[in-house]
Order: sequence, then structure tokens, then C-alpha cells
Amino acid sequence: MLGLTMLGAAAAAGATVVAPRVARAATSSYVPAVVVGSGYGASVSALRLGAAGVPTLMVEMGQLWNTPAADGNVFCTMINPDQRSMWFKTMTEAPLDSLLWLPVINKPISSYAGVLDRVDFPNMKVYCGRGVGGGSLVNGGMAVTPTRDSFADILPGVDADEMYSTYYPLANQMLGVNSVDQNWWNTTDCYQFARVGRDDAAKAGFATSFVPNVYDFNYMEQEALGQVPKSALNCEVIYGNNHGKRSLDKSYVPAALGTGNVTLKTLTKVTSIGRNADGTYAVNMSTVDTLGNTTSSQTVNCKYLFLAAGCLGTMQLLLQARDTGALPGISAQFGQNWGPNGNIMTARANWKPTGSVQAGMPTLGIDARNQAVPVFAEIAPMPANLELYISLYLAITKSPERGSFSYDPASGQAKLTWGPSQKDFAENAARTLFDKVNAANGTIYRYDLFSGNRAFGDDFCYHPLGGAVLGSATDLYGRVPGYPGLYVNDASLIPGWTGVNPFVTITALAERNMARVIAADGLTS
Ligand code: FAE
Repeated sequence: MLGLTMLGAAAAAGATVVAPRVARAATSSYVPAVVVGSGYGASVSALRLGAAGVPTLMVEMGQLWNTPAADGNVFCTMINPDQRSMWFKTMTEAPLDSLLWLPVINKPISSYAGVLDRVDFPNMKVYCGRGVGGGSLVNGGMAVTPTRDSFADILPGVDADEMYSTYYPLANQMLGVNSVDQNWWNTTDCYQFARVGRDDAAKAGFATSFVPNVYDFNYMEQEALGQVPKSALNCEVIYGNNHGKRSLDKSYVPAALGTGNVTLKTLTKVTSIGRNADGTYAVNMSTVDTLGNTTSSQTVNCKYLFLAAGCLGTMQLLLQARDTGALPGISAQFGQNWGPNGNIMTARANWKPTGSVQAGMPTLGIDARNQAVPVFAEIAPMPANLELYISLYLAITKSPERGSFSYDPASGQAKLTWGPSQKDFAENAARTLFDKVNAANGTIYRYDLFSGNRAFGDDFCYHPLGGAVLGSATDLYGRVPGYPGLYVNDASLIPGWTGVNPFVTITALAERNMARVIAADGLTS
């Protein structure tokens, strides 16, 4: 694929990947469309703009992860993390704090433009991916389409028929979603942890569901046979996968570049946005090297501005623009209706072995979505190359709690307000499930993994959602009211909960929105 070749060439050529037909776009101060970010919503936006013939600049604050370091690998593992792991931190920030109350999980590292970021607000820490592909670089690849009923519950204004007949299938196909061979899964050592999780849940009367993934399960089977370099079977997930995973830099992003109309600028952060007298948007950006030194700053003007920087990035740009007077007409609805997808993590001390080799990609969830308080609990691996006798879970609970963002002029940052008791609903929902699983299996919670002797990791999330909700802040297609040509197209559109892991929904909605925008908004060069 042309786009893949262009991504490959980028490693040698430097930070900017310039598509031939818009070679001037990267250096001139005008390009018809700018897309901020390169995650799910952004890469869909760039592909569809490029395919429609609109010259587009995609701006990503992280790096393009395709150059091996001295150890021959692009990414580091979870058990031996180095500077590549975290975005300008001096200590890794894995979600588990300790093991047997010992601080053996997080390690000192040097500050560098690494792949995983954690942004800390009072009572809530939000994890995000940094680099071309956004969250797809660090996530567990679980590619889950929600039930139609729950989708209708989440976004009643969106035509569910169209989503389930057209955009979910398109998203699944474009993302390269596949399913594990259940015969292999039933016998392989690397999913012992999941089989134990399934059996323990069944004893308590809970069903489990297999979930698809974007990790190539054929590749994983070859890893297990020792035929290919290991990735999922070599403790790789949250700091990136060296092999096997179809992250966005292997799907949508090369497809976008392959249109010949999309330019990608990396290590470049959009710092503010505004509007010019002629109605075009001014996008101010600053480029750094991998050590964080600023190497250049520029303003790119555009007619069409797509904000898809993930919830935190999109909130930052919109609320800053509103409250500093750059885009004063942005409504008070922006910043509202944020939620962590009811995320809560917990672990059980299991007496049964869960396996010393654990595949980094989850394949199964305890499916209690039909309970009074719906819970979908991913049976998560804890890969350590050691038998730990731990069953770990990331639960998605239908928590009604919502937070909000506001702009703090003193720091120049959008801040999340999330109260100390807003975790309680998710914890209680998770307890109703795991208390029963523990009772049925004679097991107990682990208190040694999360700081403060807690059984629940209740102060962080992997699935931030909302802030620019479709049909209340934006219109039903992500357009920002009062600002023609300004769009939001990422996780910010979803009001706080998706019932399951969110990236397939983010992708499908982004496809839907782009189809309408391209057809109806008369985008021109
Ligand atoms: P996202 O993918 O976050 O991309 C935003 C991009 O914008 C990033 O690359 C940023 O670096 C970039 N950016 C931000 N601000 C700026 C700026 N000012 N200028 C330039 N660039 C900027 O956005 N979801 C699932 O469905 N299944 C899973 O198994 C799963 N596991 C996860 C595990 C982890 C550890 C994490 C962190 C997340 C996981 N998620 C999972 C969540 C999923 O990755 C997330 O919902 C999506 O990545 C969000 O997509 P967006 O398009 O909103």
C-alpha cells in the first residue's frame, strides 16, 4: 500500500510525511483541512477527507513509532520499561502500583516522547496514547460492538439501523478486527488466565462472552509455536506492541496517506486555535524533538478544522478558545457530560494457577450486561513471566456519574472536575459481581496492587468519553454550532459510557459523521 511505504520512508526522512500532491501544504501557511490528532476519529477524518480530494494536514503531538531503538525493537516491554514507555515522565505510571505491597512495578526512566501518557486530575487519572495512531498504540485491541439496545440508549438521536448496517461493519473491516480460534484458545497456555476467569465466573452464575480484537490471532498462534518474534506473548501491551497488532498506523493512517492528499506532521502539538477575519481557522502549533525541546512553531490556516485529539486534547483546544475569547460563541454544553465509561479495575487472589505466560490481548469478558446495573468485566492479563495466582479485571459499569471540564486561566489548562465520591457507583456495581465470584470460589480481593490497601483501582480510566456530546454540544454530525467548518470527531462525542470498550464505536461514528459532512457540506480545496 502506498501509504505504508510513505510511513516507512518517514523514519528516514524526518518528522513530516508529505503526500506528493500537497507537498506545499506542510510548509505553507494554508491548507484546506487540518485534522488534530491521529487516533481513531482523526485517522477516519483524514482518510475520508483525502479520499474526497481535500488536501489535509494531520497534526500529531507524539512520534511516528516505526524506528527500532538500539535493542532492535520499536517499543519496550511492560516488565522491562525504558524511556519509550511514557510521555515525558521520569517514572513509569502503570495502573498497578505494587505487588505484595512492594514498589516493584514502576521503574525510573528518562524523560522522552514515549508512547503512553497519564494525565492526572483530582480523583481521576486518564490514560492516553501518544504517537501516530493515538490510543491504538497502547490499548488492548478489544474491538467490541455494543448491543443495539445499549447503543440506542447512548445516542438515541443517531440512526441505529444505519450504524449497524453500514458503519459498524465498515469500522470492523477497516480496523482489521478478527476473533480467536476457540479450539486453540481452549488449549493454549497463554489463555489459561482467561479460562480460569471464565470457570470462576460460571461458578457464580455469570456468563462470559468472547470479544474480537485487532491483534492478529494467526500471528499469536505462531508466537506460541516459537515461529515468529513474540509480542503479545512477550509482555507487550500498554507500552506498545512490536508485532501482531493492527494499530491505526497499519490501517487507517496509511490508507489516508495513500490517497495522496494527506500530509502528516508528527511531534507537533496544536497549542491553540482561533478564527481569522475571512472565516478561516488559525491553527497554532509547535514542534518538539524527542527530548521535548521546541524546534519550531507555526500557524497553519484552514477552511475546515477537525478536532480529534481525544477527549482531553479536544477539550483543551475548545475551552481555551472559548474562554480566551478566540472562539467566544462555543456553547456552555462543551465541557459537559464526560465519563470514564464506568471503568474500574480489581483483582482476586486465586488459589488456582492463572499461568506464567499470559497473552497481552484480552479475549473474554464476564458478561453481566443484563443485570440491574449492567457490568461488562474484561478478564485482563497480568503478564509477568511468573505464576502470580492473580485474576485481574477491567470492568465497564453503567455508572451515571458525569464530570465536566472547565478552563483554568492561571495554568492555561482545561481541568476535569470529578468528585471523590463519583467512583462509588462503579465500585458498588463491580462489588455486586465480584463479591459473588469470590464467594462461589472461596477467593478474596487482592489489596496489594493499588496504593492505599485498596481492592479497586477506582481513580483512573482507560476509556475517557464525552465533553462535546453529539446532538447536545455539537450537532448530530459533530459540527460545532456557530462555527462553519469546525468539527469534533473523536471520543468526546460519546456521553460518558458505551457499555463495552469504545474504539469500534468511536471509529464507526467518525465514519458516519464524515460520510454526511463530505456529502452535505460542500468541502472544497
Ligand atoms: P485517541 O486515540 O486518544 O487519539 C488522540 C490523539 O491526539 C493522540 O495520538 C494524541 O497524542 C493526539 N493529540 C492530543 N492533543 C493534541 C494536540 N493538541 N495536538 C496534536 N495532537 C494531539 O483519540 N478501547 C477499546 O475499545 N478496546 C481496548 O482494548 C482498549 N484498551 C485500552 C487500553 C489502554 C491502556 C488505553 C489507554 C486505552 C484503551 N482503550 C481501549 C481506549 C481507546 O484507545 C480510546 O477510547 C481511543 O483511543 C480514543 O480515540 P480518539 O480518537 O478519541
